[in-house]
Amino acid sequence: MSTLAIVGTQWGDEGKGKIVDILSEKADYIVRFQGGNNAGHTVVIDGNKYILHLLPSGILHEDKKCVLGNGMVIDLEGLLNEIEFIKRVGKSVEGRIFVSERAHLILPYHKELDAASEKLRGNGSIGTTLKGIGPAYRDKAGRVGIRIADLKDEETFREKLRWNIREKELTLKHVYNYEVSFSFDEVYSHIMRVYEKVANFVCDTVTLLNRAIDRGDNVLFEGAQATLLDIDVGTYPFVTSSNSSALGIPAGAGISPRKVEKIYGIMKAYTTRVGGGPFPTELKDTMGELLRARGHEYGSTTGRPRRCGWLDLFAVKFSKMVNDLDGVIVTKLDVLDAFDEIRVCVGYELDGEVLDHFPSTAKELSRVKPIYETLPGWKTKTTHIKRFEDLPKEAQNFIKFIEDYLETTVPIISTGPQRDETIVAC
Ligand code: 2SA
Ligand code: MG
Repeated sequence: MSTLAIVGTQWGDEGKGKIVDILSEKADYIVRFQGGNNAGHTVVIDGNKYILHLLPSGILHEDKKCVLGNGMVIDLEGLLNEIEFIKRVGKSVEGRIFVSERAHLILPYHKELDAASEKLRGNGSIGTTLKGIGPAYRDKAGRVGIRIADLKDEETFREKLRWNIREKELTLKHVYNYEVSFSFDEVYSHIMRVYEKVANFVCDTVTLLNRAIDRGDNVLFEGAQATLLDIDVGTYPFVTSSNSSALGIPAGAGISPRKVEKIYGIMKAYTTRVGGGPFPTELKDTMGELLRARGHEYGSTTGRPRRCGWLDLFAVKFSKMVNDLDGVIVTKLDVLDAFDEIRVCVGYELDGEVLDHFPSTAKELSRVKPIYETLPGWKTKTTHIKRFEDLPKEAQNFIKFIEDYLETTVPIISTGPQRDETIVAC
């Protein structure tokens, strides 16, 4: 058995797409286990940029099998569009995309509920991607969700859809004072039309994956979003609605926790967050703007500018603990090339006391004062560097500082968006 997982250690957009693409070389299967098309994983190959939302980033390797696990919520039209896109760029899809029949569907009313709920929250809005993720998971937990398997039997689908549309109409009208813009007939025929085109990719991925792992195939789990956005251990309620840390792998792939062998975290050399919620090291000044400009920090799904700030190692240390990481991959090191000094948060102070653990509530986290260490910058271009020894001394020290503080190793450093702008230490 050889399984490896990649999860974000911050608030997402750490560069998982690129790293998963690289690590896919050695994998037979690449598996998404949570979330849906709220994710935006960017892969750059030969100067061409591909943004994937649902399909695992390994899809760009012709011979790899890609699994959309049971823990995902799937917008079928989004899936079809992405499959068509992969075909258009000249890659095969037949026999290498496996979509769990246990995964839940995102239906048009989920997107309307997402928008209505965000509007009602007003200033306290989460800043969701408006893809219907939260409402789809709410239906799953409420045991009224519609799963892909339900589409196999038209009668079952019709019955469940009719009930759901009635319930959502009432909710939207009476709770949110919102006029609905969907009808049973429209939704039914649209979904069935799309389903016909993707039906042959649907299967029992739980059995598929367990057998693959038991056979000794190499399986790579690709986390979407990140640990601090995890519904259980993240900065609730400013989180996504799934377990987006490694905690989600067993449940979302239908495998035993004993089958996840190795887990790497991904961390950007600074911090970003998109959407609402506390962000202790956020820079609302020209430094933050410089990070955004140099790092091209705009949401790859929604285009929203990402909030930027210094590296928060205290938060990453929490992620390291929760995921029991075997190493932390550092990305976007080159974005820091322009800075004279680099600040790194190594702890929090709250009401004059130094905290010994990462706060559990958004309220507490919004009140902490970061404790910084200042490291010298390197003011040299690191893009394209492929060997650790070739990095400027200050950049090497920055990486060593991270390793010492987190008590782990940094097996991979990314110095640019291209596949080959990478330093691999192991
Ligand atoms: P949702 O839509 O219910 O999952 O939103 C809940 C919170 O989770 C955040 N979230 C994300 N944060 C970073 N990156 C994400 N993916 C896209 C990207 C986002 C984009 O790669 O850039 O394009 O805006 C992602 N998906 C969800 C979200 O901002 C909410 O704070
Ligand atoms: Mg992203």
